[in-house]
Amino acid sequence: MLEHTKAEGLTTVWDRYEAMQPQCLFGIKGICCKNCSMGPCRISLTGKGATEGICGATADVIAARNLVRMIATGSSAHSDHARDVATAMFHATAEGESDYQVKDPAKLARLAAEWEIDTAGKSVKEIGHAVAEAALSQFGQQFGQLKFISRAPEAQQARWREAGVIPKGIDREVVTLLHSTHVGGDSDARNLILSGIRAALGDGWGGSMIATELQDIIFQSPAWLKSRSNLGVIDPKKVNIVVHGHEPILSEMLVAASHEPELLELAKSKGAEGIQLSGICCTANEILMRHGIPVAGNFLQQELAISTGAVDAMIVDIQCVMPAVGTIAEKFHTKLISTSHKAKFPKAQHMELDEANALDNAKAIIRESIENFENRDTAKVKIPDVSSPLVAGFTAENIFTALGGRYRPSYRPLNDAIITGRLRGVAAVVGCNNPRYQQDAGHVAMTRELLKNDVLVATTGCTAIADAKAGLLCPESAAEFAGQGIREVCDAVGIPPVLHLGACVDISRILVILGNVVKEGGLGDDFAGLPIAAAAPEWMSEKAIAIGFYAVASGAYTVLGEPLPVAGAPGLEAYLTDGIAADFGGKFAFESDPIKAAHLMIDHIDAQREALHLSGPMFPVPYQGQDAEVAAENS
Ligand code: SF4
Ligand code: MSK
Repeated sequence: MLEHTKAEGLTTVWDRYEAMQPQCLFGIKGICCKNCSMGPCRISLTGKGATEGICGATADVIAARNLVRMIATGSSAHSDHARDVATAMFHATAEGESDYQVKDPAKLARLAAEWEIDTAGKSVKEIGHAVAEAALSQFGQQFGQLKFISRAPEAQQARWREAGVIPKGIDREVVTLLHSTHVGGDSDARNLILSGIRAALGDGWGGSMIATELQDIIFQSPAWLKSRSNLGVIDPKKVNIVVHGHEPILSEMLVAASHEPELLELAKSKGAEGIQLSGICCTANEILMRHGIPVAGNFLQQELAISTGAVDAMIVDIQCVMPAVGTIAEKFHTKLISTSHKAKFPKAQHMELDEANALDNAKAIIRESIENFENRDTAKVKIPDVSSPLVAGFTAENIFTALGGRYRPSYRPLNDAIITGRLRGVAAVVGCNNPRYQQDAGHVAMTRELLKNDVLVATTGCTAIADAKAGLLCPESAAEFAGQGIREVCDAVGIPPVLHLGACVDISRILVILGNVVKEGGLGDDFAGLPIAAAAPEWMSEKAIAIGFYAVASGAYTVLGEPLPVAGAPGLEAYLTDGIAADFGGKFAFESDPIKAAHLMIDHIDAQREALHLSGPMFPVPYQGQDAEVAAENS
């Protein structure tokens, strides 16, 4: 595709990345501040210039302030997404008709019970309304703690209480955090990080978890299903509509509208064989796991999808949409349609989603896309013939049945598999693409290394799409890529060795799963003691930083491919990669080599097993730990 874009004279993210070199070291190391107009200030890289800002802020304080502002933005993105879902559910369950309905009343009932909402004598709609109202109250809550905090093991909650980081309200913590970073505000790097963690926990155990739970309730909970991934899912004979972004409120309706007979007829009347929806980024994951809609690609493929010349419309909502898509769409017949008042794009046609008329809006957008089919220049169409089969749709609830087997729906078999060493541990590998790295290479290499060492992998977001393209989301891939322990588990329950748990907000499903594992017993009473690790090999977004912080604060050893921008702040870097473990159990490591990163994760998992007095892996594994490697080298 890059040869194709080059031949067409198109500029892509990789060209712009090259043109940007060399990048600013002050930015990379986190030591540039422009928080007030006495600055901008930057701390000397050589030690010969300024060692503090004009106000006296040290490198640690400047880097910490910059970092927590990124947490604030990342948490806001996930949480504002959740607010939109809760608002949609609130209106959908009010008096009158709505295009949205409660699709999973059983999950609604469970959540209502958990939140102690009085359901006696109430209809599903009324219960849904009460739950949506309670969810909305979590954003502006001023006292107490977020409801989902109590899903964490008591020992982890105790760590949070001790550190004073339990979030009271989602929005509140973000505002307080931003306040702290104002000139003359918090000048203690660790305290700034603790405020950042409070906002990040408000994302993972607040916004993201609310988004996941309520989307399952109003759009239906995912179930295992098959589909395909990669640019080859774009169909040259059909009207191709690619949805891109994160919030599934519109894309759910686009899926429904794409089945409307009148629109299918219209497509045929224009010479198309039908309507092919596909997705990019997390909007793709949302409609994949609920409807089996194929995935065109992950973050770095958004321009490539358009440059196939066969995309009649790209419909974008918000997050991870490069402004460059308008420019590339203009080179083809592709219509770029923006739909959120929060995100307008150059050269896009704006067709705003109005929840009250969501289905009609979706139909209008699809009609617009179909009308554009006739403008396609077939001479410009170049769709690579590549796509891979996948299985997606795992949740904290259905994994319960999967791993427990049909007759034994419990987490016991999963815990037993870990305790006996059949599974050495579990890793969450998530996150974005980043043009600093060969696309997907970090995700796939790390995941394969973990699998062959009998570490089961859970994934979401763009990593999930990378793994899908590499064929790792098929049950059959266990035979090819996994160690004997994982193969036995996969064969017994028919799951792939890599579990696709959804979009970025669905990392909250992983938190719920880990809570269930601790509750099941035999693996300690705390997240921080579990034989688990997390990684984001190619992360790039501020959301990924928020996720990294709630993962670390939830006890996870978390390896980032790209370091956090703290290299110019030695005290802060030391806290994040070491000292923070004393507060929360988890800590960060930075390693860009995916195999070395996987080995760091396995070393951590092995150390956790030892601390739990568990034996090593049940079956021979190629990587036996750092000590074995060193001994082998010495001999
Ligand atoms: Fe410089 Fe301090 Fe102002 Fe930042 S807040 S720009 S370090 S004077
Ligand atoms: S879409 S945040 S590029 S994972 Fe969730 Fe992918 Fe990262 Fe966006």
